[in-house]
Amino acid sequence: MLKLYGGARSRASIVKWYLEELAIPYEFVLLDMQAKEHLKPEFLAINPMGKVPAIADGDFYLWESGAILVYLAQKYEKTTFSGEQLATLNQWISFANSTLFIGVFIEAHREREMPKLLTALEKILASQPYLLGEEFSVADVAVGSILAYIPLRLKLDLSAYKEVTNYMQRLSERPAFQKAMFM
Ligand SMILES: N[C@@H](CCC(=O)N[C@@H](CS)C(=O)NCC(=O)O)C(=O)O
Repeated sequence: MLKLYGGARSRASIVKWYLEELAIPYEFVLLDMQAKEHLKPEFLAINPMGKVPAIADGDFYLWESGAILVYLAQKYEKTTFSGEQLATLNQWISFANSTLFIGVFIEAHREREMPKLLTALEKILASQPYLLGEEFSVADVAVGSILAYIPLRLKLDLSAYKEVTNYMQRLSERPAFQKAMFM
């Protein structure tokens, strides 16, 4: 069975959310990060960087949440992705983990970047419920999880971004989100 390694309230929740959406069996291996279990040789053999999340799918090990999301989408989604579709998924996942994350959570960038990025998301979500259109996808897991951390970690007023806040609400109502996020 696929194993997901994570800590309490870590970025492993992003992968957990997607595994719950895919409804595939998995085992969650909770590392005690206070006790530095993620730096022990057993885990460093899985992720030499000593960070979570990481997965073990049989004897295949993978780390970096974005790479894991793409791997799971390709292996476990019912559709086969074209090169262009896969590139688009990668685009949104990279956007979430680099551009959006830095623009929101790195204070030195926030004032300049966040309004620009949230305004662009606002425009997209004004005409469609999800990032790729009518259907929920792994792109929503990647971007939605970064957005979901905003109210948890920062006291920011998002009331100017109605479409984005409605989108966050829509995502947070998903049973898979509720089983996984912030756990
Ligand atoms: N870009 C990585 C970030 C991984 C990361 O920094 N994880 C944190 C937990 S949320 C971690 O393992 N920190 C432990 C440490 O740095 O010692 C990803 O998205 O997987």
